[in-house]
Amino acid sequence: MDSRNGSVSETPLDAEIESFFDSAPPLKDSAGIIKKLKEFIEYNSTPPGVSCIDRSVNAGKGSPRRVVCVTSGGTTVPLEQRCVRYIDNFSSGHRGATSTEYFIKAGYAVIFLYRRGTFQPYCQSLPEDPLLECFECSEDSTIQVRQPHTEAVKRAVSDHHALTVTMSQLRISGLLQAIAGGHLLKLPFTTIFEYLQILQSIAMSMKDLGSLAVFYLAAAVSDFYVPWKSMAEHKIQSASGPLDMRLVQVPKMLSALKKEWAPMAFCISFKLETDSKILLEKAEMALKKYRMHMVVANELSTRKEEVTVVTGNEKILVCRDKTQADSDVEEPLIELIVGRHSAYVKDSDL
Ligand code: PAZ
Repeated sequence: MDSRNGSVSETPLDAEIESFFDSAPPLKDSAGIIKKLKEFIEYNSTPPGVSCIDRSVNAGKGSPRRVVCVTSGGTTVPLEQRCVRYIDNFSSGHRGATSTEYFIKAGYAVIFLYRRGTFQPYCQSLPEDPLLECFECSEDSTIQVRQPHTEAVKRAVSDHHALTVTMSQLRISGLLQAIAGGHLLKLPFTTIFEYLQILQSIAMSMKDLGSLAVFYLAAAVSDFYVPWKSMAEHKIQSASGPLDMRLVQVPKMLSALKKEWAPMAFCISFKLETDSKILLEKAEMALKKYRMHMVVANELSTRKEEVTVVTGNEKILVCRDKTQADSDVEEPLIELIVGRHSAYVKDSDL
C-alpha cells in the first residue's frame, strides 16, 4: 500500500526508491495536491459538452483532452534540515514555461510542475528584474503600464485573465491555481524531495488516462542528495573545520514512472551535457535504459537554438527559425512531439 496516495501498488517499488520516499520529509499539503490533481484530471478527461457531474451518462459525446505533465526548473538539495544552505542548479525554467504555452495551444491540459521563482507561462516577455519597472503611478494615483512594456503586459494579463474568468465561471472547487480555462494546473516545488513526491502523485493520478497521458520531463533534477536522516538538523558550523559531507545517488525514478506509476504514458525525458562528444550517446543510453519514447538531447550553450530528439531509430535535429527574431526552438519541438504522441494514441487504440 502506498500511504501517500492511498492506492495499492501493483509491484513493490524497488528498495532504493522505497527508502528515498520513506525517509523524505512529509510533503506539505499532500492531500490538497492530490485533490487538485483528481479534480483537474477529471475535469479535463470529461469529453467537451459533457457535464463533469455525470460523465457516465454522457460518455462518448467527444474526445477527452490529452494531459501532459511538464516539469520545469531545477531541484535543490538541502544540506541542513532547518535549511540555510543548499546545492542548486542553473535551470531557468524557460524550456518548461515556453513548452507549456505550446502544449496548451495544441489542445493539451498541462500540469506544470515548476521550481518556485522560475519562468512562468505567459510571462516570458515581461522584464525579469524588477517587474515593477513595467508600471508607473500617474498624478491621479492610477497605475499605468510604461512604454516599452505595454504590449508584453497586455499579452500576459489578457492570456492569464481571460482564462481565469472562464475558470471561475466553471466554479470548479479547489483549483485555485488553475488557469487557461481550467487547462493549466501549476504545482510548485523547491527541493528534490518535494519534486519527486509530487511527480509520483501526478503520475499515479494520471495512470488511468493510459496513452492520453504525456510526461515532458524538462526539469534539471539533482543526481545526488543528502538523505534526510543523515542530514544535520541545524546550520552547519564553520568552526568545526572543513566540510566533509557524503552525497548519495538519487534513485532513478524514470524506471518507476515507466514500470509502475503510469506505464501507458508517452514519456519524453531530457539530457543535458556540456560536452557535445558524449551527448547523443548518453541520450541513447537513457532512451534504452528507461524505455522512454523520446529523449531530447541539448547542449548547455546552444539549448535555446537547437535540440536533437532521439527515438528508437532516429536522431532528429530541431532548430529555432533563425530568420525570425522572436522564434523559439520549443515551437517545432512541441509540434514534433504532438505528432508522435498522436500516432502513439492511435496505435494504442488498435
Ligand atoms: O530551464 P532552462 O530553459 O534554462 O534549461 C532547460 C534544460 C537545459 C534544463 C532542459 O532542456 C534539460 O535538458 N533538462 C534536463 C537536464 C538534465 O540532464 O538533468
